[in-house]
This record gives sequence, structure tokens and C-alpha cells, in this order.
Amino acid sequence: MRALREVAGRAQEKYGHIAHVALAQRLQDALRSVTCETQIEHHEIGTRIERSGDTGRVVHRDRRVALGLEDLREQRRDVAVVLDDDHAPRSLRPFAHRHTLRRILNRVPTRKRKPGFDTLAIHAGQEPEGLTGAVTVPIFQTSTFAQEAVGKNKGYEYARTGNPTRTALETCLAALEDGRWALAFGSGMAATDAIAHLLKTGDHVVMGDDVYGGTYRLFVRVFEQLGIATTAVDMREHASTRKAMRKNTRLVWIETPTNPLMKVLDIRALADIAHKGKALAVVDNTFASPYLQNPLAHGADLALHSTTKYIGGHSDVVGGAIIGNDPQLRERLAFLQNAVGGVPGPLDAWLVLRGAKTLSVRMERHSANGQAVAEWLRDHPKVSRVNYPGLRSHPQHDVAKRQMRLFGGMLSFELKAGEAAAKRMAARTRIFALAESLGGVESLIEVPLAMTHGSVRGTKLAPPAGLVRLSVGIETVDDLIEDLAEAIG
Ligand code: P1T
Repeated sequence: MRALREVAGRAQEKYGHIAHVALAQRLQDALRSVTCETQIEHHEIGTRIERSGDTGRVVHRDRRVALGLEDLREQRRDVAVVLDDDHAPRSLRPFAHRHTLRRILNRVPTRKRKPGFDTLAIHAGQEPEGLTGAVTVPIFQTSTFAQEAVGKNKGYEYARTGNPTRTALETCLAALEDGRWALAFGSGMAATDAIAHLLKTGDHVVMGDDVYGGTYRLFVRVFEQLGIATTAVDMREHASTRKAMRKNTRLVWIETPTNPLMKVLDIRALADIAHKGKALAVVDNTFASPYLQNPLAHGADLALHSTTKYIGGHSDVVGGAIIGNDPQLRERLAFLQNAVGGVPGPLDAWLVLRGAKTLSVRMERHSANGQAVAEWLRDHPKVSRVNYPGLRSHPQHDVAKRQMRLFGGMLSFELKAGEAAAKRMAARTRIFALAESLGGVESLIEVPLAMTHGSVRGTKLAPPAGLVRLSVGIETVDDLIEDLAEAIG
């Protein structure tokens, strides 16, 4: 073990590159066996450790290179084995996104500063392809991967278990949420389902009382049948949330901002409540996107996204993702990802990855347009109420300012004339398309209770029947306001 550390230390000193592999214990175990899939994280997914004589060999599938550990001393190569145990020096702890960037800028000396969000969005997991130099990650449209001998492969076996395009997406998403790993799914609901599958009969879930209708439907209509009860509570009220916790509460589901009422929940405070009760704190970060809010930095255990929305950004793909730090949680969720099989196809993974590259510039415009539309609606004589965290009048504006970078493009409002007028208005816009979903470059309008939230009708989660929800796109804002003005009449 010490020898490995020394090699890693020297590689780090000499080359300034870090490729983390796994917990030191796992590395040790791997070296004891002849060949072993290591703990899988970030772009190192599928890296195998093979024993070769007295030393280990790292087979790094992304680059299709096999480096003897000894080689690292001699060669200027950007792959090293690094430890992730408590004894490893801090400088050797894995920092996958920084490492990824170093791999891209192969000859740039070690930098202290962490790469910025946009650099990560464009480069993390997306270094030029090894065989051809293709600058864009290829769509590996294959269901399986040829093996050299039984059990000997280049890190991929079967595309449900892993696909290089998906690996690139997962690496990028981990970097954007500043997490240590990400897992991509075929939809936001498939990602939610994987988390729900961490639970067992007799467990209990505490959930916000304003969440995406499909999330509530999954927990109440599917998992309650399996003996997992859910309590919905207004999570703006921390005392009520604490009261809703039971001895058997294992999951606290925090969606913020909430869909569709735009409540803003204090992630740090709710994560503390969850952890006091030994429950996992999961934040559905779909409405904010990783550019506006990073739940892991506020104490959440997992961040979840419907990548269908802002990350994909172009209304052309359905996808989901989970991001976290704890390797054990990753192992359990990766098992479920493979065992249940709700994975994205390679083209879908590629589309989400392409969307992610422009996330920050889109979110800046979504937020500017969202603020302008919210202020215009606030001042409109026929509007009774506007829910947008960027308005100073929003009851949790201060919490939003603390945990969000900007306030995004989602808002909801009510007309004084009520439900029928709201439905008429939603059908009259010309630029805002009347459609479910959100987060694309094009503006959308909908009436939640009649559309996205039909599954909570008749429950205490039901939004007001006359509530109109807008996903404000990145079109010219004056055109958007004019469209709304004509539709309200
Ligand atoms: O649609 P899917 O990719 O499966 O994601 C589900 C989901 C999860 N979490 C939030 C906060 C969501 O808003 C969604 C999907 N929401 C819509 C389709 C909608 O129009 O609200």
C-alpha cells in the first residue's frame, strides 16, 4: 500500500495529475485479487486494477491505455493511481473534475484554482476521443462491447451497465453539482424511482407538500403499496417538518423551488432535520439547475435532476440524474441503475451532455427574462398573485438569495378572474406554447392542476385550480411580455 502511495505521490508531484480510483481499502483488495472492477467514480468508471507481477496495473479504458504503476515514474502520462482514504494527504484526495481538466490541458502545470463552471460544463468528461481525436464525445450507439477473452474487456461489457457516452455525461454532471459521482437515468422519474428503491417495507418518507405531481404519484401510488408510507408537509415550517419525522423516517424529499408554487425551502435546515433523524436528505434540483443551486454544498446527501428540463435545455430529450458524494450510496444506486435498468440511451445521454455545455448562458437569460416577466405580472391589474423567488415580496426571498445564484425562469401566478379566465388565457398565447414540461429555450405555459399535477387533484397537495405556470424561455423578453399582455387581454 505504501508503495502505491509513494508512486501516486511522485506522479502527483511530477505531473500534477490526479486520477482517483477508489478507497484505499478497495485498491488493496483489488490488488489482492487477479482482476477486479474497482469502486466506480466519475470518469474513472470501469477502471480496472490488475495484478501484474508484484505491482498493480491500471487499465484506463477512456484512453485505452494500460500503464504499469512503475511507468508512472518515467512517463509524462496523465494517469496515476491515487488514494482516497483517511491517511492520504489532502492534496492526493480525488478531485475528478479538476483532474479531468488537467487531462484536457495535458501540459498545463498543476493549478491551485478550481476550474470554473463553464469550463467544466464544456470539458468535464469530454476530452478528445482517444482513437480519432474527435472533439465531441461520440455517440456510442452499441448495445454490447467485444471482449478479448472471457472477463477481459476495455471497461465496458453491456450497455445497460455502462456506455462511454453515458460515462461522459455522468462525469460532467458530477462536476457541475460539485459532487464526487453522478448516475444518469432515462427520466427524472427513473432517477426518483432508484432513490425510492433504497427504502424497504416499513420505512417512512417525509416530503414537501408542493412537489411535481409524478413524484407524489410514485411514492403514494407505487411505493405505499409496498409498505412505504409518505407524509407530506409544508417544509417552509421547520417545526412541522420535525414533527412529521418518525423513528422509521429514512428519506426526506426536498424539492426547491417547488413545482408549481415556487416555495423556496432552506436546504441546510432541512438536511439537518433529516440527518438528526438518520434519514437521507434528497433535493430535487430540477427547477434551479446546478448553475443556480448546488444542494450538496448545503448539506444534502443527493441532488436529483430531471435533465429533461434545464440541463437538456432544448425540449428534445427525456432524462434524469442523481449526484452525490458518498461512495456507498453510489454503489447501491449504481446497482439499482443496472438491476432495474432505467438508463438513458447513448443518443439521449449525448443530447443532455450537449445541452449542459450552454447551461450557464441559458440560465442567465432565463433568470433575466423570468425576473422581467414576474415584475410585469406583479404590476398587472388583472393579476392577483405572482410566485417568483426573485421578487422582494416573495416570502422566502432571503433564503433564495442565500442558496441560489439567480432565480431562474419558472414562475406561477393567478388571475383575479379565476380558473376559467386562466384556462382561456393559457390557450391564447402565441409564443408561449401550451404544453407540459419546462426548462427549454422556448417559453411554455400551462395550468398545473389540469395538466402536470392532475395526480394530486383532491389531495392537500393540489395547487389552486386557477394557477398558471410559466416556463420563461430565452426569447426576446419584450415579445414574451407582449404575448402575455394580449392573452390576458
Ligand atoms: O419528466 P421526467 O424527466 O421524468 O422528470 C420528472 C420530474 C421530476 N422533478 C421535477 C421537479 C419535475 O418537474 C419533473 C417533471 N415535471 C414536468 C414534466 C412538469 O411539467 O412539471
